[in-house]
Parts: sequence; C-alpha cells; structure tokens
Amino acid sequence: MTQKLKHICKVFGIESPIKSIETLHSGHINDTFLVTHKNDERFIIQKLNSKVFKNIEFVIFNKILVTNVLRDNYKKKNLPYQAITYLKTTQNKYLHQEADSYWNVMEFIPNTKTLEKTEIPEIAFEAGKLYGDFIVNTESILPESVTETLKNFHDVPFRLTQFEDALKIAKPYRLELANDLIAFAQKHKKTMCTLAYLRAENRFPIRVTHNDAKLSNILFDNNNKGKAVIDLDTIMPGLIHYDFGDSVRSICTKSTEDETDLSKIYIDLELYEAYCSGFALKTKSILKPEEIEYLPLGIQTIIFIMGLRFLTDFLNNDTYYKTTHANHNLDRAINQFNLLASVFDNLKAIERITKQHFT
Ligand code: GN1
Ligand code: MG
Repeated sequence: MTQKLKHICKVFGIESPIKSIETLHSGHINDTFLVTHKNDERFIIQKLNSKVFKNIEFVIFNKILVTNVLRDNYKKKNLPYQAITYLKTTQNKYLHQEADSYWNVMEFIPNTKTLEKTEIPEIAFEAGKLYGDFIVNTESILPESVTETLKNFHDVPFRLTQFEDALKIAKPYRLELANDLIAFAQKHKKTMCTLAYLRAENRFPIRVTHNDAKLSNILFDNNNKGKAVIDLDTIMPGLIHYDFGDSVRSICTKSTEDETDLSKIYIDLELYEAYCSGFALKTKSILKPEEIEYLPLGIQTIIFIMGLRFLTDFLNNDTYYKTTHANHNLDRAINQFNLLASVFDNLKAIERITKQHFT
C-alpha cells in the first residue's frame, strides 16, 4: 500500500521525500491516511468507497462548492474557523481515478485533533457553534445546486424497506441475536417516519446540510476550540433536524457508539444544554418555528436511523460498515437503541431545554 500511497502523493503534486504515511482508523466507509512530508507539512489522503458513493464526481463537486463558500464567509465575518483545502492533481483535477479506486487529498490543519467522545460541556458548546455556523454560512448556496449523492440517506421509510429486505434473508442465528432490537424497531417505526412525511409535505426549508455531523467530524485546536468541520462527503440538500440530531447523538453522551456497557449509554442533559446553547446561539435567527419545534424529534429520528442501519447491516452479514469484531454491528445497534430509549425517558427535559435556548 505504501508504494501506492506514495504514487498518489506524486499525482497530487506532493513531492518526495515523504517522512511517513499512517492509516487513520476512524471512518466506517472510506480509507484515510495521514502523510507527513520531510518538511513536516501534512496531508490527508482519502480513498473513497465507490461501492457506497456511486457518484463520486458529484461528491467532490459538493465539497469544493461548500468549502469555497465557507472559506469566504469565515474570512469575511472574521470567524475563528478554517475551511478544508483540497489539493489538485498535476492534471488540475480534485479527483484522481485509477481503475476502480478514487482518491482525493486535502491539507491537514496543523495543531488540531479529533475526539470520539467528550465529558466537557465547553467542548459540546464549541461543537454546537461550529455546526451551527456551518448551516448559517452555507445558506447562500442554493440547495438544488448541491447533488443528492446518496438518495434517501436519512429517510426512515427507505431505511425500513432495507431493514425488511434484510429480515427476509437473515440467518436464523442472527435473527435470534437481534430479536429484541427487531421488536424495538417495529414498535417505534411509525412515529419515526413523521419527519419524512412532513418533509414530503414541504413543511420544512431544505438546506445545505452535512449529514454526518458527529463529534469526530470536528477538528478542535489545543485549547478545545472548534476549528473546522471535516468529512464533507455526505454534504447534500436536507433537513436541519438530522444534523442537529446527529450531533446530539454523538456529543451528548459520554460513550462512543460501540460502547457495550449499557450503564454508560444515556443522554447527558448537561452536555445537551451546552450543545444546544452553542447551536442556538448561531442558528436561532435563521431557523423557522416549525424547524425548531421538531428538533427533539430530529434527535430521536437520527438515532433510530443509525440503530436501524447497524441492525440491517448485521442482518445482512456485515457488508456495509467496517467492523473490527464479530457482532460489532449488533453492539452498535444495541447501543443506539439504548441511547434512543434514554432520549425517550428524558424527552420532557430535552424539549424544555430546546425551547429555552431557541426562543
Ligand atoms: C458512516 O464513515 P463515517 O464514520 O464517516 C456513515 C454515517 C454514519 C456513521 C456512523 C456514507 O460515516 O452515515 O452516521 O458511519 N456514512 C455513510 O458513525 O454511510
Ligand atoms: Mg462520514
């Protein structure tokens, strides 16, 4: 692989000598590598998963469009953030294809780190501001100029169809292990379709959204200040509810999404309050009342979607997400449905906090 990666560096104009190339293990879909040049400049190489992203040209187009607008706005408004800079190949292209592999490269932002979980309210607050500012600063882009590269990505009826197909072909031992989760999904599926139906009735504005707005997709500086939003492959037109919900799912719980100790999986209201206040501070003035009203349902719906997708992949013999051990997807699904149960238990408080910060 190293030879291949060195070759990719060359294609993108990163001349030797390269000091090191390291694999980064955080994503579930694409392959990512950190390159350090002899002069200590660093770059991120991304090998896109073409089984998942069928329309890679448009994925790249979306990323370039959005980062250009973010960069301009951050500068104009003097915001302390940085937009990702993508490198061009020596052929002047942002995307490089070789046989069936697709590559893109970006600059690494120095003195930054990612976090898989946090217990610190200030970090949750920073994350809220950064994702809030993402929505505000992409408002000038017409949502229809961004391509929906993964159709129905956060659509519950679509995810339920995939789940039902998986139920038909799943191995008996997998069905047995997933029995309680399947019952949980069946019990809640109707309510979880609500946002999809409201969207179909045009009840919400369509915005340029990130669609994977989790904690680990933020770069923080060494003082825990939010610096950049990363992993822009799923930028698409969408609802604010899912970005808000995805952040809450990953930031307002002290455990990671594959934690198996159930006592650690719950929604932390102090972290929620902090996230919510940061996000509201930035977005309150642009959000419509009907968007605000359904934010708590957005949290529930995205957690349901994630649990359902992990469960579906488990029933399909783990073909979509990368896994590191047997039953990894089952563990993730148990985790997400437990987190959702905790959101149900705390719904009144979540609604109260949301209202308090957005009105
Ligand atoms: C996947 O690969 P990663 O971690 O950026 C997935 C998201 C899920 C996430 C769960 C294209 O994102 O939808 O929320 O795993 N991305 C795709 O952590 O399916
Ligand atoms: Mg992603």
